[in-house]
Amino acid sequence: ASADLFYPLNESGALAYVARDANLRAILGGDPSGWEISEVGDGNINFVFILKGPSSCLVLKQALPYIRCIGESWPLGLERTHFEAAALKQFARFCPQYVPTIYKDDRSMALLVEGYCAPPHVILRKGFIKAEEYPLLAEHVADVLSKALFFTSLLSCDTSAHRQLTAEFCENVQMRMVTEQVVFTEPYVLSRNNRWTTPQLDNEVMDLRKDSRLKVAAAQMKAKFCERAQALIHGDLHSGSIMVTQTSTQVIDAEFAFVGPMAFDLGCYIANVMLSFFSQDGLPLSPSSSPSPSSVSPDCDPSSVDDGGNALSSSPSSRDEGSNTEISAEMSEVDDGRRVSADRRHSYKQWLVRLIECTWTIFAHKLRLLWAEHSSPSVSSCPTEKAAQGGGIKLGRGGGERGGGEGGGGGGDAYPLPVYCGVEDGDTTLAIAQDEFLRELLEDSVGFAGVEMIRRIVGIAHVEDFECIDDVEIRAGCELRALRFARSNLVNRREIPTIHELVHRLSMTS
Ligand code: ADP
Ligand code: SR1
Ligand code: MG
Ligand code: MG
Ligand code: MG
Repeated sequence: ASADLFYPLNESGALAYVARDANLRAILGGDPSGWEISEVGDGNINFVFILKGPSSCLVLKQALPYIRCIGESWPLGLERTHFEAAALKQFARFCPQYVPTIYKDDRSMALLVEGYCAPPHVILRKGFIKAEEYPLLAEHVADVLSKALFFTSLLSCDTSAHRQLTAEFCENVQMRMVTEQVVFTEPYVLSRNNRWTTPQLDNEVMDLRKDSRLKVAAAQMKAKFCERAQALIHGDLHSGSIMVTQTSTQVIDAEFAFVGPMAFDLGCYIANVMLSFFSQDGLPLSPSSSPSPSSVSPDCDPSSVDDGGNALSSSPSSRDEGSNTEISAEMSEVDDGRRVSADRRHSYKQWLVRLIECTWTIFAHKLRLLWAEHSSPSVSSCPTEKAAQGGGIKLGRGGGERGGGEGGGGGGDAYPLPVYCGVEDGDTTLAIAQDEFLRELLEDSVGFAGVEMIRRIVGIAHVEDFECIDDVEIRAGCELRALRFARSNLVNRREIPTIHELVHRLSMTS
């Protein structure tokens, strides 16, 4: 953004800005004097305004030259809204149903304007805290991740297009540096930014900083984060970056996007589900009520969800409404929907375990299918076809290894078809390639999940799941169990060969 043209918006400024844009004005409808606007930003970094007009609503997100939750003492460049808009536009090519539409990317004002995720959409983390179930969440997250990661990786792109994408997002360097600092480095050293529940966690934090194997593992994950240009990743895919209803899933807040390791998105998502799992034991309870019906679906057959079926079928009512007849006046006053029965909290933990298992299982299944489909010479053999119609990003002739026509066929340049899908190979070589790929992806996802969990407990940016537990002893107990689980996984990630092993270990913690 040019410093000359940039100015920070307040509510009236944001309204006037939108009113000056004919397209945006038409989307909201009516006269600007009748529009409503409010600043709703509850994230760590930016300012977010919601504008309501008679026809629809819009979201305007503006970056100021510092990190919002810290203040001007932590300056941050103004490029991030552009990269957020650019990433969401890329994801929209493959799965528009899972991202808000970008209507404006104004680099000089460091702002974007995007579609509004209307109520009943809520931030997933808030739904987790209320023990809300989302029956299509696993299917949706698996869908968006498999498509976004596949179509922006060398599994489907040619090398030239992939390098171009990598170069474009390489400029989002300041955001990567934030992650390098707050996720991978600070939690393992003395830093004024760090905080934890003290004194309860003091010994654990001291121990963590002396744990050589842990620090080596964290450094190995950091090196992968910095070195691996694998696919266009969201870069901050925690449960505060996903908005949900029972039927819809929307990925927002892609300002950390860059071409990095696929496992970082998967690990970040899994970590935040696991943080919710550990927080459930400390979150507010309503008086005990009759046991909730088990809401956990018996299995997670990926083939049953390709048509949008329920991966995680819900109980008839995932809430305990009406079952608590003796809630005191005092309790009901503070009840904002977060109080659920102990039984419900218990069954919700099982639902979260299944969510992790199903998301991974469906993701892996979809990735294999995409890879196999696009490894057929009959698919995506035209280098100029549109990515969303069946292939990744391609530049065409003069591009990657296939640019001059040699090799031919579909697929990406990492696994050229003649090598991996030749007639003499049958399905064998591709199957081995897929098995190896997914094994490494899981190992790295477990590693990234470990560092994400650790930093959310001892680093600068904590999560509401734990922060809203008022009783400090109870909160510390939950955090300690999460921290020890994360440490063990990070160090032992190579001994967790399947998602079933990971969720088994998680289940064994309670
Ligand atoms: P930050 O980068 O500061 O974390 P976010 O993009 O996460 O900002 O937005 C902050 C909050 O604004 C979100 O938690 C959500 O409540 C709201 N918000 C952001 N984008 C949308 C949207 N498209 N629709 C509805 N609410 C949104
Ligand atoms: C100062 S770090 C703030 C954190 O919030 C963002 O959402 C990212 O997770 C980042 O690490
Ligand atoms: Mg956010
Ligand atoms: Mg959309
Ligand atoms: Mg953000």
